Amino acid sequence: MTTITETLPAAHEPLYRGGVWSWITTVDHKRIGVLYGVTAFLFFLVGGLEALLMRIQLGSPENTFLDPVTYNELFTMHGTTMIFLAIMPLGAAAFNFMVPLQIGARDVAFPRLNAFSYWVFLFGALFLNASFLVKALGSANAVPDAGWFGYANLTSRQYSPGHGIDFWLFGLQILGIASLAAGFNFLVTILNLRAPGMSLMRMPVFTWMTMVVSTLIVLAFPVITVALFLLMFDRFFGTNFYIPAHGGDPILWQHLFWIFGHPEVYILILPAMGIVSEVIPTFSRKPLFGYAVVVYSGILIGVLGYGVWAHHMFSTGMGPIADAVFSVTTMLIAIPTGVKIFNWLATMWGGSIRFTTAMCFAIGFIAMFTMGGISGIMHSSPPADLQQTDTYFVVAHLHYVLFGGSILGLFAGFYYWWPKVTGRLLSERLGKLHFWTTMIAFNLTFFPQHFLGLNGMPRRIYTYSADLNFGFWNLVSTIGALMLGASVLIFMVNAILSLRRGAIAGDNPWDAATLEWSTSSPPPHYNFAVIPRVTSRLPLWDRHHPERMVDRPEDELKVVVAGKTLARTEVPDDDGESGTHHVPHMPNPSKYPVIAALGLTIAPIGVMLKPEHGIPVFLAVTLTGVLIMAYGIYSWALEPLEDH
Ligand code: HAS
Ligand code: CU
Repeated sequence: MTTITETLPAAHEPLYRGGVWSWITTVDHKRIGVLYGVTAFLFFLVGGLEALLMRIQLGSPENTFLDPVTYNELFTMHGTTMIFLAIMPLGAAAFNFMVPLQIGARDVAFPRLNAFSYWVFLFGALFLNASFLVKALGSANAVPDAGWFGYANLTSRQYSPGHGIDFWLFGLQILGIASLAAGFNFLVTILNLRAPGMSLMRMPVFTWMTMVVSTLIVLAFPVITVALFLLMFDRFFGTNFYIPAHGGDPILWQHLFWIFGHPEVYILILPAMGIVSEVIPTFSRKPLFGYAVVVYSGILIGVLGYGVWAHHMFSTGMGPIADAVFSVTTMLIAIPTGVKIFNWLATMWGGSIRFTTAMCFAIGFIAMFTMGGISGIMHSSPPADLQQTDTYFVVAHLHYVLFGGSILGLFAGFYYWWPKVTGRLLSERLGKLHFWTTMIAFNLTFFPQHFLGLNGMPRRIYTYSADLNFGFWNLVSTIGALMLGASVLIFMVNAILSLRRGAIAGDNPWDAATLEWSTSSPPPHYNFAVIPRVTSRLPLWDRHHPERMVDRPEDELKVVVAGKTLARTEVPDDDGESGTHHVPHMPNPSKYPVIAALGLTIAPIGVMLKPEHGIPVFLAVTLTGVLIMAYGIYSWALEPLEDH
């Protein structure tokens, strides 16, 4: 049996070679991207398993496969897992691996902060899921069960006495720190490390969407951090922010949560929109139609996303003025989103399309996401929403945008970039099989939920009586969900076979235009031996397909050497300035990010122990965590980044 390392060219070996310690201490953005991707995929499987258990329970009326308590735990953990442990970190995997390559950089701006972000994410994810272990050890109410949006005052000590909500609240705090670290890192990276000639309006759209998402993270996560701190004080230190009996206000939680929560849904969709904006031009053999408009509408979605949060709260009785305002702002979002849809369609129009698996997923994304978007617009009308809210209609909406949108987009990215990451091609036949089974199973699972919702089936019920006639469509939905599980297995088989004996990909198997395809697959540690000099949005087509690049005044960059203006195909890569003709310096590995992340995760355990074990135990454990974290951060600050 051949292994990858034997058959890949020698220059590529070092990237993934090395023992466990080399992975724990790595600060290479590509390895961190792989770690993010693998971890997030494992949690995607966990979240999927939780979903299947729920679907089996709902497959027939008055089923007793699950008890109501377990059911509540499963929908809470399923939503939390898919959003925070699967889709967001799958996006982070793509940011990590691709953004430095796309902008012609050697790494992110803060490589050790990047490693810290991954380890905090992993520990936060394990922390959240440790609740299952604590339950297995016999503790009651140990698993979070108040829904992914944790409405007050279901989360108060009075109504949630066990550790379940604690796991949820501290888990999200830890994960939020990981997201913030990544958000700042990518903003600085994109603003500062672009190759010479790459102006903002020459960046690939995926990099642009990374920048928008990072901005959303940096502005939205502090709000949920505050909300969770108030909840922590309510649960542990006797305050009453959300407790109406003592003058608090549970609606305050809803406002804080959704001011974060709505931007969060755009954090989940914009990376996928970035991916399709790369895949569609490549496989249509045409530059993206209306690049600038796609970028601006992405920014506009990000901005408008802050003005719509209360559309999740129409049923709280905010009054006609607030209802009207939030309804209109919500409807406005259809405009920039629709603009993007039409730009993607216009890119395909008249192109010579190659229906690769990546392209199929991108087209599937457009179709399914549009359906989800349109049911979103239906919720934006308060009287309609009063009928739809808390029913399966909303469940159908959120899955059309999150699975039909985010996940299909991420799959498109997976098939597109896998050869760059591994150096090998996936099987197109298995890929197509994966695509079609996914599309059929997805629609079988979620389309009927529109009918169930409109017929009045509430969300978050563990069973229903037979005379409500919900049985048939629920059964269809369950069959679809099981098929969807099977389709993921096809995908996994494809990935494993490719790693073992996939065809060698070469640098640019798709004949794509952006810089990540100009280096080897997988890239060397330092990405580029010589930093490229960029003369247009589509640097590789510039050189190899000038015919695709006609009529693009925005791409003019004059490079004059020895008094002679060079044609695009003659522009040399960067030299001199960045002194890149010798082997570049790369940051050293470091063990301190993982140590700091560990301390950060230990600290909240002390707080959780306070109610049963008193203040000394609380202080001892929390301070231990804080000290470990401080040790990690100080040592990391004092450790030299590179050898000289
Ligand atoms: Fe949403 C609930 C409204 C996009 C995710 N959304 C959720 C929940 C999630 C979620 C997870 O207004 C449930 C949260 C929970 O647990 O309770 N959503 C919208 C609107 C959009 C939208 C207007 N959602 C997303 C995206 C998500 C996401 C993206 C994640 C990836 N959503 C809502 C509302 C609720 C809601 C209410 C609360 C419901 C309730 O009661 O709980 C927009 O961004 C969608 C824009 C996209 C399109 C399609 C393409 C546009 C074209 C242009 C022409 C179309 C026009 C519209 C002019 C619109 C092609 C014509 C209108 C017709 C009706 C035909
Ligand atoms: Cu929303």
